[in-house]
Amino acid sequence: MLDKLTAKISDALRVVAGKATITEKNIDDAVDAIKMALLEADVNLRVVRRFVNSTIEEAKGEKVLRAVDPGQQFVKIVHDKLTAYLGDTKQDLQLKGPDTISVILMLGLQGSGKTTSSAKLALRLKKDGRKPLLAACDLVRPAAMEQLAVLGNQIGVPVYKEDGAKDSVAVFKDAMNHARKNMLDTLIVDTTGRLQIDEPMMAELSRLKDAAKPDELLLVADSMTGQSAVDIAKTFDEKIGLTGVILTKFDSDTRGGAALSLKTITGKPLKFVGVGEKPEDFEVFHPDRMASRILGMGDVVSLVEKAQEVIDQKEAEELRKKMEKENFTLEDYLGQIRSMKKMGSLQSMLDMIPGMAGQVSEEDIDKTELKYHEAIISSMTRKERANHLIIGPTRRTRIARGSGTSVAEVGRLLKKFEKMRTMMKKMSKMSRNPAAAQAMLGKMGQFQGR
Ligand SMILES: Nc1nc2c(ncn2[C@@H]2O[C@H](COP(=O)(O)OP(=O)(O)OP(=O)(O)O)[C@@H](O)[C@H]2O)c(=O)[nH]1
Ligand SMILES: [Mg+2]
Repeated sequence: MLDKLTAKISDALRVVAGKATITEKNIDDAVDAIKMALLEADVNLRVVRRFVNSTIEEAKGEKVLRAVDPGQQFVKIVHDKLTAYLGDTKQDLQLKGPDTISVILMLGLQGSGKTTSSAKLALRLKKDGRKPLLAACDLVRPAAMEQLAVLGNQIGVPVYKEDGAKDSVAVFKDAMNHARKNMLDTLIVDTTGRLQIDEPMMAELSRLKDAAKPDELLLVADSMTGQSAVDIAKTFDEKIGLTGVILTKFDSDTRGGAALSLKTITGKPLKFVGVGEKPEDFEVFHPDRMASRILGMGDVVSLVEKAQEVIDQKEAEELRKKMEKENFTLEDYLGQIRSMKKMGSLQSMLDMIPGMAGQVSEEDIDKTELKYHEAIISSMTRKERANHLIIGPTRRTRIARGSGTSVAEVGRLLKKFEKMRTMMKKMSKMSRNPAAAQAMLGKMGQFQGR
């Protein structure tokens, strides 16, 4: 996710972040490097120009050059600017209370991810305590209704469809009645997409909009298409009117041009991003956290939140403390392997860890190894899991036999675990202090002689 952009920008910042004093030339160089990174990321030219001018002006002010820690000040300016372009603050859905039915219309071109995102949004709202109903109003593609029905079944959300129906407005009205009768409070309407924006499509959507009087009109756009996603949003907004955007396939978008230009060019907020094919692979969009990720500072808050959905809150807090104090045991590790399986795509999580974005990819993580680890730890006694230091040669042989692995494999796990504990300690400290993470990046840069 945004790997290329993150790599380039953190490189540019590394030069200034670790410095005790910085010059105007340092600032020019860093801004220049960031400018190149943004252009390569397919960020709209207007946005890039504004970014360059305002950053230079602010960074060359007294506040930065004379600051005790000018590098840090500069990083903060860049962080704040990126946050602003990404939309400033998180934009919640504007839905009515549970006594009236709220309607969300999902719009977008063919294959942009409307149907998948409808299901993802339904799951999200269900987790938030609402009672969603998915309405299949894409009547053009025969398989569309079935696809929605399968997804609804998978996430445990009801789907309203009428086989053979011809008029999406009629289906919508029936779906509304169905929601009313069944005490459901949020209607998510999946609509037809076409390859291009054309008159018949817009006419149908307008009719649907007039009938539905939706609370939210969300455009679903493929982030991989960069500026064209922004153009599409602009057109849809002019013709139909939008309340927000969902950018899909963010997991495969290494550049981020669409996300960074959208708000400035269209004035419409980015509300959610799709980060994978599974219904859970969906995130509320937080501009400030995304800015931190782009700067290579990670997004520990989202990571912890995601973990909290599967681990309970107390457990998550305990885990954090354990990581910090190096009290993290093999038992905890086993628990993590198991909850990781429930958390959805591993890549989207890796990118949230400070300093990890773009450094480690899902392929680098050996899933068979995790399976081995699970088997090995499962063959240990409780005492061994609580304190791995007691595991000597005899115990290793027993564990290897019990787990169907070898003594060497047990040894490798223990060595890896030891390393992991050290790294976790460092990371959990950094995560509480983004400035420290950035300073560490700076130091790494000096150390590597950059
Ligand atoms: N990797 C990834 N794939 C996605 C994401 N969102 C959707 N997809 C995939 O994109 C493809 C198209 O998704 P759909 O939800 O069917 O798109 P649609 O807009 O409903 O398409 P039409 O109904 O044909 O207009 C599917 O294979 C999805 O699995 C995402 O966030 N990440
Ligand atoms: Mg569809």
